[in-house]
Amino acid sequence: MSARGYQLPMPWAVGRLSQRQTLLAGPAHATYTWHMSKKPRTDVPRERPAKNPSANVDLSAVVAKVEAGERLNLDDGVRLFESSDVFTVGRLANLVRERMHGRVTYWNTNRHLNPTNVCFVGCELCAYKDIPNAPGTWAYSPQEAVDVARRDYTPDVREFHIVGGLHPQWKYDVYLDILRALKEAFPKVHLKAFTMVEVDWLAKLNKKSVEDTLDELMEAGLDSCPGGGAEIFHPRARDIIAQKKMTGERWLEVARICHLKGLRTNATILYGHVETFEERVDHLIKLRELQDETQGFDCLIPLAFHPENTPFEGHMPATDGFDDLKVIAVSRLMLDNFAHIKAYWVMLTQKIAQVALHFGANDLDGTIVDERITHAAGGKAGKGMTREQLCTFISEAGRVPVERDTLYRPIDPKHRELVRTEGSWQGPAWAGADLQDGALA
Ligand code: V47
Repeated sequence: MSARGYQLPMPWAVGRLSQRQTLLAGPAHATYTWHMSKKPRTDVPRERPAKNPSANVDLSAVVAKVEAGERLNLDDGVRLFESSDVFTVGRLANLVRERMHGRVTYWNTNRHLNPTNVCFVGCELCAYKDIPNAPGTWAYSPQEAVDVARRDYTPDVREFHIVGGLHPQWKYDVYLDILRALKEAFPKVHLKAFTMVEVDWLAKLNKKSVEDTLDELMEAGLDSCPGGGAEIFHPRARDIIAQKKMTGERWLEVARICHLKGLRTNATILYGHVETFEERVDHLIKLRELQDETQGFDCLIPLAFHPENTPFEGHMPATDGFDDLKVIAVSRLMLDNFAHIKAYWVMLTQKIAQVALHFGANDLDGTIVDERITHAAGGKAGKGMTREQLCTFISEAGRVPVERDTLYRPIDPKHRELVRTEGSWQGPAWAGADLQDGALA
């Protein structure tokens, strides 16, 4: 599509910029630097560490803890990753999943909307472009965002999942106007928009605190936030895959602020790049600690790294099914205070996502229709699934499909009783409350 994008007072002379130049368009206190292109650094490893899972890892103590409902620690998590006994790891995760949710498997009718794929941060992990107007880039005006949303809209759509790059030329108002325009055009659709990275950047653009900025975004239509941008918190690995991105501590701090504002958010872990088992478990424990404090996360989405069109291409293949299932399972086991683990079929492929429903996952995300982030990095799963395909896919795995809204309220009131009786998880705020918010009139 030929999107002209938002008009700005300052035209950019891309050709005249030096290789790496302080971002002039940002506010005075912005610390990001401008990258003309993602030149791979040569001083860092680009290879995935060998995993070498072993049959000799003794899991008996971990098994006893999980069966007794005890919390796992860092050593337990690492041990689970080190083991090649995928059956035991999967059985334990499934035990926890069925305790909480029985056979219930959530999905939703959503659409992904990426207002721009131009991003000045230049994270090594990402296949987004960093030069405005370069071939293959887009930058929608608020009206164009509405037009794109309308193109794939059907009356059963309940969520727009909105994530974009940090466009070097966009002012704060662009983001506000996109929310306002979408809310006005689709008042009943939940806007799950902007990762913690975007929220933090918007506060900088707005020259106000994250708290005040969130008030304005919520006023404009923001309903909750997706979980992207967390990547891997540990500074060693984060520095290799996302050197210029906000730190892990800051991501957690912004999530804490959202939660204190009453804004629900999701969380992610990006795996299958240069991270170690310890760094994965460290990430999960940091999320668990924040969740203990705020109870503000709905769901964890493990994201399988896709190296194509990134500096890691040629250094490592896409993740394998064994590791994909282990990450889902260990996430379920470590995150005893997270209600939901999502098998994001776009990144896992449908086949692995289906098996993941027996390895700890109880949610599949949704219909999506036009996924772009994973596909830019070589994703091979389809870009969308129909409602019927999702239900069949879940039923054929021996699970019970429950369509939900973003906040995990079942759409069909009959499913409320099912959720209550299938497992210990008794629902979010909807329990006992009117479902009118979740169900479209
Ligand atoms: O923030 C970027 C990741 C995220 C690559 O909250 C990559 O419900 C793999 O966060 N390989 C966006 N991953 C996706 C995301 C998400 C998806 C579905 C549901 C939800 C939710 C959130 O994708 C980015 C980044 O962490 N990403 N590049 C890549 N090459």
